[in-house]
Amino acid sequence: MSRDEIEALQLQRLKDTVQYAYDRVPMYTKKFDDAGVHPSDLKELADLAKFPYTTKEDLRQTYPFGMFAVPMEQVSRIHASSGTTGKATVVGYTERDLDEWAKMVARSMRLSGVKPGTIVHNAYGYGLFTGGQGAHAGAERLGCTVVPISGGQTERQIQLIQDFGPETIMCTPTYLLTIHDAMVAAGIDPTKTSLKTAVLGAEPWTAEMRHELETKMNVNACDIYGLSEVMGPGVAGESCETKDGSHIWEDHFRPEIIDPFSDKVLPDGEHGELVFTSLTKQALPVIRYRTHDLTRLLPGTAREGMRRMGRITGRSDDMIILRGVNLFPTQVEEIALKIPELSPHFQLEISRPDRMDELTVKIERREEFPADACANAGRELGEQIKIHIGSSARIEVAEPGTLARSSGKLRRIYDLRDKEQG
Ligand code: DLL
Repeated sequence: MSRDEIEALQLQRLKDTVQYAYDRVPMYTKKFDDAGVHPSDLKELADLAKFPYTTKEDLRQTYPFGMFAVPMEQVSRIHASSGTTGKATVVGYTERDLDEWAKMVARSMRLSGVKPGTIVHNAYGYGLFTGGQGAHAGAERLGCTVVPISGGQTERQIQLIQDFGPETIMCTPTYLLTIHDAMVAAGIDPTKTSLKTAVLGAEPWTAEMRHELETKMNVNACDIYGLSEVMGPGVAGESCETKDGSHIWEDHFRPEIIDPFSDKVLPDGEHGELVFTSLTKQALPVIRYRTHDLTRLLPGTAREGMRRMGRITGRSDDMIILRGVNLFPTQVEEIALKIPELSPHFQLEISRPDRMDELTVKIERREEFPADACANAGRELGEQIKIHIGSSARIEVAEPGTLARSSGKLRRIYDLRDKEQG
């Protein structure tokens, strides 16, 4: 489709979606009324800027199903992602939503060079996370044979890769690195496996990381992007021929880039926060959903008419993505406050001692507990973080009053001028 055809389709679908959301979801009715806009104000694509944004906070306030636009009998599947206070953000799909989602993942995979009739080793986590099941359905739709291994059990994964001979692996970039390292440790040459293609996403990764993985694993590594609130994996996918960023499936989503501070829409090519409006979703239509992902929109290359997104250079909120797991400082706080010896004064530090991100939690003990009584509390915090958030963290219990108060918890506001990472 040409750009003009895509935009004509977007306008039609946008009008329908905005009306649909206004009629069916009380949160949208109220938001639009409060902002003094009505679906009939949408006459051209630029009019979308008149409509209010939707945030994770809106989903949290209407937890769990308040933003669903269909009765529960029509919701076939639920997924969830972590929320700022530990309360999950719940998303739902009708049968048709699941169908469209599978088609978009299949389309992304095909663009990345995955061939029907081949075996796909799917190491994205299965469960409430959208990665496992999203990739699974897409691979089946493309006509592949899926190995639904999920994440973890690295030795077993390696065994199955050797036994089944998959051409494609789907997982986070850091997990592929873990698999690589475990292969080397087991005396297996990672460049000589059956794998030819890796479809990687769920966390930011750089051009350097692509180069490293492609060389070390002897694969073509392509990006796949998405987020649960908007759909899951497959909102955008990358071509294995151009490898120049993921193409957004603009027949289903209308992207915008905004300045996260002034909230103004920015022209293509400028860096800012990515915002999505869904165009075909039934269960959870989203109008101008703020992803907090910082990137820019570029003209399409491998797909005419569909724009690409640049690499994600960071996020405009507190969320940290640690080896594919999303976590908020408030989640750490919630857990720490349940341990009597520990104070609410802590800092999170992300470092990369050996290619993989590591989280260190520095937390002050409370005055009333002597230092030697706090070693166990630190261990307990590490265990609770592992159980509730799913990440390993190094814990350092600090003396009272020693951590800087001004910065408090780590706040990650990335510089919008961060240069493109390839
Ligand atoms: O991570 C969906 C997904 C699963 C995408 C598997 C790709 C593969 P959430 O858990 O809701 O959904 O996390 C969404 O992860 O806002 C980005 O910050 C980040 N993210 C996802 N894909 C990429 C990517 C899934 N390719 C959040 N590059 C998003 C950079 C990514 N960041």
